[in-house]
Amino acid sequence: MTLHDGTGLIVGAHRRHYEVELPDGTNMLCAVKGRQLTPACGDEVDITQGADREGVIVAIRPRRSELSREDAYRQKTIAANVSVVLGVVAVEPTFNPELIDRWTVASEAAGCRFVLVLNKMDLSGADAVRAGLEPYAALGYALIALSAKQGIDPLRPLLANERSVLVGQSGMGKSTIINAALGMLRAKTGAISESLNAGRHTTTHTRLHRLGPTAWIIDSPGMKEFGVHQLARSGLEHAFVEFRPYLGQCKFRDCTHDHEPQCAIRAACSEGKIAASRLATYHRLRREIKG
Ligand SMILES: Nc1nc2c(ncn2[C@@H]2O[C@H](COP(=O)(O)OP(=O)(O)OP(=O)(O)O)[C@@H](O)[C@H]2O)c(=O)[nH]1
Ligand SMILES: [Mg+2]
Ligand SMILES: [Zn+2]
Repeated sequence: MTLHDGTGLIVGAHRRHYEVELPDGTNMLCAVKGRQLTPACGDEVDITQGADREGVIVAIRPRRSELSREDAYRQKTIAANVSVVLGVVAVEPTFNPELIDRWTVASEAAGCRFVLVLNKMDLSGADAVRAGLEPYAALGYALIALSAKQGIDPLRPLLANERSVLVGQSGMGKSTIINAALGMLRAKTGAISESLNAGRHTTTHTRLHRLGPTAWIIDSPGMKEFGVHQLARSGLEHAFVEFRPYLGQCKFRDCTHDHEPQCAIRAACSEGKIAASRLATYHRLRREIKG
């Protein structure tokens, strides 16, 4: 095949090589030109033919959004150009609830819709876990409870025409959800998609799966931590949706919503309008973020 200069979509990210979907639907392994270019799954890229006839990524098109996690040591873009972030937790194994706050904050900052998925509803204790997540639904985030092993029908309308990414700790069922999402498409097209090995192996690389002409979904490896250093301190309070009606109403313009008198956020918290756990997460994240 001769490659003409053109554009492509990053569907697989490995160490220094990327799998790129070309406009004709075929995939090609490409190298990157230069060390500064760090594409992520979902990126639209310009490619050209390099030496050895291999594809070379020469530029990343401007991103419409960028979901990243950043701690004190490194920054990682999980996915580019996504419209929906699906945070996946399960009835088992136990999950870290603070991660959910971190995902909501990162999604808000990235301008993406956040959806909370509770998987493995077939296991005992499911209803209690679901009840514990209701506060997120009260914040306005869709809460979808399902059993991916039995199907993902409740999730389908949220994936249609969207570019989504799954995040969550290992073992929650992200790859199982992807398999279920692809199931129908695979059956319909009869195409044999590359084996996902989902449900049997832990995911090691981020990968984009096409669901339709305008819809795709990205599977990511399990993550125990989710740093939000990419946010500026000044933007953090806006990323807590329920804080927004009260921002600007504190006595001090630079109120940290911690110890200051006449703090509108703390007042809302004592009235039960802001959950104490969310305010506690806010303070923890604020201490974490330096600038
Ligand atoms: N009981 C039950 N088990 C499920 C369900 N969905 C997934 N599992 C199981 O949970 C385990 C982990 O599923 P995966 O899809 O590999 O989880 P993952 O989130 O992709 O994990 P990583 O790739 O390590 O991040 C597997 O043994 C699945 O079979 C479900 O709805 N019910
Ligand atoms: Mg997986
Ligand atoms: Zn305040």
